[in-house]
Amino acid sequence: MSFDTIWFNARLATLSRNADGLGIVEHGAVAAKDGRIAFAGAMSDLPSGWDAKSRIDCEGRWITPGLVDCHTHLVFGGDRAHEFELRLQGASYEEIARAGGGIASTVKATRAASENDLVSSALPRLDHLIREGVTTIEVKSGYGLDLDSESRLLRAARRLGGERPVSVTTTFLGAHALPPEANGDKDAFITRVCEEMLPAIAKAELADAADAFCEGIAFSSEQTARVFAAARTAGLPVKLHADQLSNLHGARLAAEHSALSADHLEFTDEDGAAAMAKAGTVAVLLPGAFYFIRETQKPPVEHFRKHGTRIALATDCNPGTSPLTSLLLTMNMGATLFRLTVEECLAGVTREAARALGRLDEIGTLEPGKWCDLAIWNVERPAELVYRIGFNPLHTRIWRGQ
Ligand code: DI6
Ligand code: FE
Repeated sequence: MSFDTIWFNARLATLSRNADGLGIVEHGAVAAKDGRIAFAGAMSDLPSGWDAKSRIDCEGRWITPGLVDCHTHLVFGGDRAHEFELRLQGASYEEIARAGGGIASTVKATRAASENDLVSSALPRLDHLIREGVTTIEVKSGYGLDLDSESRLLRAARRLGGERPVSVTTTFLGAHALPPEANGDKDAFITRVCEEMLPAIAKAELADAADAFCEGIAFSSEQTARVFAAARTAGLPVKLHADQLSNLHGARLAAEHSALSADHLEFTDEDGAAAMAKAGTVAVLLPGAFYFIRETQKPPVEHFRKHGTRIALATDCNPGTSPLTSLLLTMNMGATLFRLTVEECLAGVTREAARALGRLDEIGTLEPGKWCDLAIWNVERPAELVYRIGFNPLHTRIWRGQ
């Protein structure tokens, strides 16, 4: 067999679906052909007579699948650092919101930004993720809140994948917050999301999925169900911001609509966890937001384990509640704050994150046929990737075999 590139003399954490735990292979190799994995396994299992244009000695380093950040709001205008300062001086979230701050200030800045502005302000955040081995990101809209601005944001998100060697999937989150011109009428706004924005965005192929924020301060479960129905009509899979600040039974609702994932889930109960497991809906935990808003209610990890709900981890990178651009730190937070194991953390930013995007067939594990997206690490054991805080041991990142 003739490969383009082989990385040999490596230790692999394949995260393969059929393997136990991390799917560890000592004395391993990964080989690429036409951007895809042609071989991943023990060097002793390489097909006889193999050959490669380029041979890279990994000197015993660890190779994992490229990391997948499956929940971000990476593209937005402005920032909220000043609001952070005000909060440290004692202002409440409500006071800031009433003074025109909070999510409304990001919507205003995003609407004022051009597509180029949105791309260039997102790139430094993307570059930070990439430097830590991220090869796929999801980006949500939700700071435009009208058809033009949401479309511009999603076009900017798609363009990121042309500016950098990274795969981008986009999610339409029109039902994120109520824009000022809606004058408090949530039902009327949801009607616009369902009848105007979502069909147009799906038709323009600007989104790969649809999402909503189901919460007292955002939209009810009835309103969320309307968005899900419109997404189904438009042929888009769904995801949900569920049970972040209270239990509106968003996890169950997501499961009932066969959502790819339900995300946050601090207030999810056992019934919700069980329903998700049964539906195959992935639990995407976002410890950065939990940390930043100083939440104390933890997601029900024991219930997820008991019922076999799949767990992913993501940054939730956004200006209001998680200004975080590190998946390595996210893993450390997942372990420290939520008591996830090393295996759960690593699977959570690779295999399970890919599953949460509906892309497990293409990425997320080291298995032949998938895109050859790799992270090669200067570590002695995989636990170091979770254990260290603010240290980046990435040696090389490979996207589609390069
Ligand atoms: N959940 C959150 O915590 C953020 N959005 C969401 O759906 C808040 C976003 C912001 O404050 O800008
Ligand atoms: Fe979010």
